Amino acid sequence: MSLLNILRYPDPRLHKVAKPVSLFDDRLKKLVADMAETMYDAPGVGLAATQVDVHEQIIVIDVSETHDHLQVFVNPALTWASEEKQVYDEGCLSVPGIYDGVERPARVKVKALDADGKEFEMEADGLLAVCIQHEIDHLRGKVFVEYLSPLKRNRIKTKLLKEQREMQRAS
Ligand code: K2U
Ligand code: ZN
Repeated sequence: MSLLNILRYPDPRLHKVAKPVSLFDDRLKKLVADMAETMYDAPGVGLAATQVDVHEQIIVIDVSETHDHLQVFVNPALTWASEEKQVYDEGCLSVPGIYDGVERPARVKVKALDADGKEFEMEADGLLAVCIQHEIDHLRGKVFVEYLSPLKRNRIKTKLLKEQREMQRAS
């Protein structure tokens, strides 16, 4: 397995819309394994293929305490969302060091395919619900800072671009 490079905001490739997966082959399985390794190494509890510059509808998530319950969502679609909302202090592996409150539906239902192409549907609440919505946003080309005010978003963009320039100078 391999560690994949995670794109950093404001990289424009984070705004590409992912295409549906149609071939459930060994390439897909290796990509899922590499995404999972990259997520656990970060560490994070979710990762979308968009973040590793693969523009296909693939998400990996593991919100378990023991980090041994990987969930794979291929071509995911939200089929229901509660009226009830929750605000969660979100972070993002593509926006390092930034955390801010985002309001989302507290419970969702999601239909997807697993890595073998088998369809499933599930309901989620809590951190899993937040993560599923956060990752599906990534597949739609949306980063969580887009829910923040333009002032906050511009400050984040300036800060991360400065950090990226400093890292390039240091390397
Ligand atoms: O998409 C990503 O960058 C992965 C996020 C998923 C996530 C975002 C917001 C809320 C929950 C999950 C990373 O896992 S961010 C790091 C993190 C780690 C533990 C809990 C929350 C966020
Ligand atoms: Zn993210």
